[in-house]
Amino acid sequence: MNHVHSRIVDIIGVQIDLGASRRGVDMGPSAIRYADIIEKIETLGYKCLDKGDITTNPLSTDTQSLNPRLKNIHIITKANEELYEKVRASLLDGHFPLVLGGDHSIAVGSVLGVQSIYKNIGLIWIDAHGDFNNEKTTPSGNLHGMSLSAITGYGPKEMAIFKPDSIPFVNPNNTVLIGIRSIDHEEKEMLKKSGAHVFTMADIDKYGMKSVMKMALDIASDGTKGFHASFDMDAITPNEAPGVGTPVYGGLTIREAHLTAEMIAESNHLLSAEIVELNPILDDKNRTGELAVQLSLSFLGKTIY
Ligand SMILES: [Mn+2]
Repeated sequence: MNHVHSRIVDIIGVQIDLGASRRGVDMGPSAIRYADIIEKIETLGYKCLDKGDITTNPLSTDTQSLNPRLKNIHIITKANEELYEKVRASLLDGHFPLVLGGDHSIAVGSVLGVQSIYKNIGLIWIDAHGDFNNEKTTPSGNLHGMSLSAITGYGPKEMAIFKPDSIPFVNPNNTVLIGIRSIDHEEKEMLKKSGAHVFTMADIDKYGMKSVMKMALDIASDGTKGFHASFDMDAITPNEAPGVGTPVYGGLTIREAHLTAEMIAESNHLLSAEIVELNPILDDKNRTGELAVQLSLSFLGKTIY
């Protein structure tokens, strides 16, 4: 079974926005399907199976009853457990799971699913933010800012309560963040301590995306069975990708984003991927949704020529 070269892609959507303050990213999977992701993936020669969406009740929030520093933890963890099972099932079928979010809290479900099959994996996290807070450092209580820390053993253990046995799920030494330009003070201290590798926008300016990606691929592949790519649409500069909940100016150009995905595809070590934080309400005629589809195609090996 070789998932990296699987010719069957499973689309797994997650309709959840309860990990963020701004509502609307639960509609991300619909917008990406509206932009014909299935048909376009099939033009690359894959078979593409739509596994439907994991849904949550958008009216039910558990903020009042629970810890305001871990907002909606029960609902999010339940969705993540479901996602974990779906990602596992996809890999066990020998398919390639492509997860569509949803806010970035869902990365816990995707990554734990992949990790449970391959044990030793790397992680490439493309994002404007660090997503490395925990219940003590969080300024907002929003879980989409704590998923990477939860995966690498620095975040809230409650987020992974359905699989508490192998923390950290990914070794921070095999974890790479790319595109970072907004990070809280304590979050930064914790991230530095963790040993995860951070390539900020300033690093991309200095070294260029090609060198950054070469380093990133080496780090995520070093001693691992391959890696998961988690792409937050807010990594791209908001002039080009306006449909995101937490925009930060000065991000990746469209070509830098594509180069990231293309070099990841060329590496032949990509085990699974996800695209998150697309907010169709804030988008301009689904332009960011279309871009999410184009990036998915690059992750799957589409080249210009
Ligand atoms: Mn994120």
